Amino acid sequence: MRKKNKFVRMLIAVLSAMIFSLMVLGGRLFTNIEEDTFVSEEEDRIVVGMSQLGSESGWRTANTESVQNVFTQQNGYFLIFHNARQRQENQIKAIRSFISQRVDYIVFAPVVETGWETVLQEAKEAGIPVILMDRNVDVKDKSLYVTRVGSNFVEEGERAGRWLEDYLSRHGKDDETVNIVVLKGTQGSSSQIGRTAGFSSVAALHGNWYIMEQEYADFTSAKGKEVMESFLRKYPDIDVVVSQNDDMTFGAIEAIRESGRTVGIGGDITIISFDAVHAALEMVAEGTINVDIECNPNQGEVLSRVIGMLEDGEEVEQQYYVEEDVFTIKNVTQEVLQKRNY
Ligand code: GZL
Repeated sequence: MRKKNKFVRMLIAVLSAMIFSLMVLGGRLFTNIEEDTFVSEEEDRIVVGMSQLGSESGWRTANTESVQNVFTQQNGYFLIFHNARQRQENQIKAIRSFISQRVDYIVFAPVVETGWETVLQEAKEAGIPVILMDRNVDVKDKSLYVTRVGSNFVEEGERAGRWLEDYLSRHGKDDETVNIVVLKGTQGSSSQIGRTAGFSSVAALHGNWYIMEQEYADFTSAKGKEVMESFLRKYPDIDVVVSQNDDMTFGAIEAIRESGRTVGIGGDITIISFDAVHAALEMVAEGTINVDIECNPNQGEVLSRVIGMLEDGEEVEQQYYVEEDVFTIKNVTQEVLQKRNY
């Protein structure tokens, strides 16, 4: 046993000397611990430190894939990717690690909007540009990040409200009381804040819309089902469910069906969802989900274009929105389903 420990200690000493010598030679050594790969500065690649907030939903998986498919060696990048598993403290640690490795760019999807000033100030003082992906941060000093690539969440919420206006009008229900429950995403995330504000702003225009309760369900199927079950126990006459992402919608539909009620076109409860991932669009096509407000996770290409502009010394916008649509049974065709990569 002692012999083995001695060998391990010697191996660590040799490896440390190797890494130290690379650092001392002026070559920064970047390591992607999760993939156990590393590159020294001598290779002329753009080193990007990326903190993804987690892997809570089908949307998040597609968002991660869109980034990993673009920030590749053949595209001239070295990507150091970190999954924070929904914890802000993990993202702050990852960003500090990127700063200490002196990466060229930091890209991160902030799990919540607040609590970033200190670490973003550290990145700014280190001269490392920060780019926000997907969600937003709530900071007074807008110079703490270069730009954001993502969606307009308030607009998404408004689209849901405008669809419901049109739906109720087409079904002659403009004057009937409409009982609504809302499944909200991760508390304090910009997608939750924006969608809630957007939908509420339209609901406020309709005295006959009654939002019975809004509850956080963390963008996951399990929590979506749990919260929907509690709504169903409390409210026997729910007309509409507004679910702020498809994963919560899947859980909610399971709960509704287990309660003996039906969903979708011709059903007891109308389903309004967000994200428009492939599995949900199939449910739109079959009439189970009435409408799905798209949130486009394909942000890797735009992020790479922005970094290219920064590398060329070009000015960039404060915000880049990705293209998004609204899907109902009318426009979810087989061709649409076949073409989509998420
Ligand atoms: C939206 C994104 C949200 C998705 C959820 O841009 O932040 O987080 O709507 C995901 O599916 O969990």
